[in-house]
Amino acid sequence: MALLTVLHYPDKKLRNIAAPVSEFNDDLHTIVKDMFETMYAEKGVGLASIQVGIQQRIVVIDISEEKNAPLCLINPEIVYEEGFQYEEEGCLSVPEFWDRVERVEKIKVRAFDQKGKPLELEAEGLLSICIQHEIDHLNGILFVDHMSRLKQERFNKKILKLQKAEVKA
Ligand code: GNR
Ligand code: NI
Repeated sequence: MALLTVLHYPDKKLRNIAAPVSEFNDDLHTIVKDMFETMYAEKGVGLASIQVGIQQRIVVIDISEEKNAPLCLINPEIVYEEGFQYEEEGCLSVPEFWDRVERVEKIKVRAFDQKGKPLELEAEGLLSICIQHEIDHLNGILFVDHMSRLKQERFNKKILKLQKAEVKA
């Protein structure tokens, strides 16, 4: 059991693209366990491997109130999309910043569980948003990349200010 360090923007490793998992072995099970532990400790509803410096396509999610509905998606792929939604998002790698992002409303996802068994699921609402947000991470994309140019400029100014304050402190 181990807590992993979550990388923060603008860490360049967040821009890496994760490679597909090819072996469903004990090493993978350890990573998945540690990722769940880290996600729960950080009070996130999802976590992608890229956020903890692992370049493999691994996602863990739990959007339940009681934190008793763990979902692990290995090599996830969206195979169907319908509609649009526009909701507030946050990210453990972009602390203290929230903004609305346009996403697909309903999706169908194909993936493998941690034992290598294929699974297919349909999602809408927060689960759908979360899966799209995590697959973005596997491709080196952050939710702030989806904002308008103007909002990105405001975001960058805010980050610069925060970093300057940190240097002074
Ligand atoms: O904890 C998280 N909350 C959240 C809220 C709205 C939309 C997406 C998310 S995912 C985020 C955890 C995270 O950064 N996962 O990559
Ligand atoms: Ni995130």
